[in-house]
Amino acid sequence: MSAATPAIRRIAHLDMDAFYASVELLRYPQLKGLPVVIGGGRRALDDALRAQYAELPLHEIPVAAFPLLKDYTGRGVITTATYAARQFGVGSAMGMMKAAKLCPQAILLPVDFAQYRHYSQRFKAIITDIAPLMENRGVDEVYIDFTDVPGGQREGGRVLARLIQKAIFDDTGLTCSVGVAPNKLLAKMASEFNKPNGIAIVYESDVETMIWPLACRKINGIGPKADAKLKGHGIETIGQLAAKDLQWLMDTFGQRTGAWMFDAARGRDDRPIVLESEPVSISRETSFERDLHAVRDKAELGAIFTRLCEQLADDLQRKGYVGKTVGIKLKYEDFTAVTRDITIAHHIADAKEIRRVAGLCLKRAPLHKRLRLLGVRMGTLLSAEDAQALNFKQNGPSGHMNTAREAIDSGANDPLTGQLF
Ligand code: DCP
Ligand code: MG
Repeated sequence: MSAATPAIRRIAHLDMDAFYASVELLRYPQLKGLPVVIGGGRRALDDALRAQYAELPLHEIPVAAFPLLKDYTGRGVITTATYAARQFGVGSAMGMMKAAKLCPQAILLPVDFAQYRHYSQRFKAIITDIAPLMENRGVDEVYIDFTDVPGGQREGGRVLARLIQKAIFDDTGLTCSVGVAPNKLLAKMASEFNKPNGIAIVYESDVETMIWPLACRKINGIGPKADAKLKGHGIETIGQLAAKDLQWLMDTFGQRTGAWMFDAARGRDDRPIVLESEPVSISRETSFERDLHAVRDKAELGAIFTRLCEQLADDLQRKGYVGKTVGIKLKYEDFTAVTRDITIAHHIADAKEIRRVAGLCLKRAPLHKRLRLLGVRMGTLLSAEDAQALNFKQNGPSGHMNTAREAIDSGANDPLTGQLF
């Protein structure tokens, strides 16, 4: 491509192959090539297996010792299956007892979401090192804007896709599949074309040959209901959908959906890549039904305060953050407001620790007027994973974050709010 040629929009969709199962195979490589399904929580027999072979590294646990799908009873569903298991017709969302009929000999492993999240963050970090414009779509898939990345235009994006696949594999041992196309809609379809460990390139001019023969359901956004309705009108493929005129689609599916289907069938989609902005702080607040006084309504206020801290801790843990600046916000009966915050030495996300630091903040705020609102905030955020790495580096493997508690315990008891806050 000469320098004068303007770059054409190239969007990639990258989706990890059999993601949960592939992550499990990293610790149990002896199961490679075998039918393995992932589903349900950790059971007593999973713990027993680990205990029985506690002396051995995980990769030396004999294959014959693993639990089998045929012995499972319960209502759990499969989250994913290795490609070897998929050959028997088992896959995501299938009940495990039903799957056992199709593939009784499959090995059954429990879901370990923390582990999948760890690898999710890792493969995404590798991608953004190479191609910074990335949109997170969930634990195992992302969109990436290839347009202006070096190599992103070569062979329609194939060269960059290959580079990213290799970088992810070299770092994690995991494989993924990539589709590169003029937009998100087509890229998402393309990433499935050559799964696993595949790449597919789609140009605008390929829509007729590559996209039109596919079932309408392959369009991300056409769910089972819309699909049934389309079938009711004799429309099975995207090509048949493309043959319908705009007015008919709008009359049948409503103006918005009809117009969207009209474009989608032609492979048109101009949605931008949405970059995630890291939150600066995470907070929870609540207004009271009636104004509360710090002394006279101490118990009620204390309970609300504790609840807010628990909700904040939940939010932090769910989003994968820790923080070291705890702040409070108070709004008084006369609508004036104050904030107070304290920064401690280490990052925390635990409700009790947040509650203690927030309690210290509260002691620094005027409490003679009645309150109409209370809020708790966590700032100076760090991803939980980075914090763990930092703590490990600073304190070694058994390093513990004591400082918050020590700082708090040394605080003198205030006669007004002492016991409660
Ligand atoms: N998942 C789930 N429940 C489902 C579907 C998926 O819990 N009904 C989880 C398990 C998958 C992960 O999400 O490993 C990613 O979903 P995918 O649809 O991308 O499936 P896989 O990555 O497992 O397989 P593929 O190679 O087809 O992408
Ligand atoms: Mg996947």
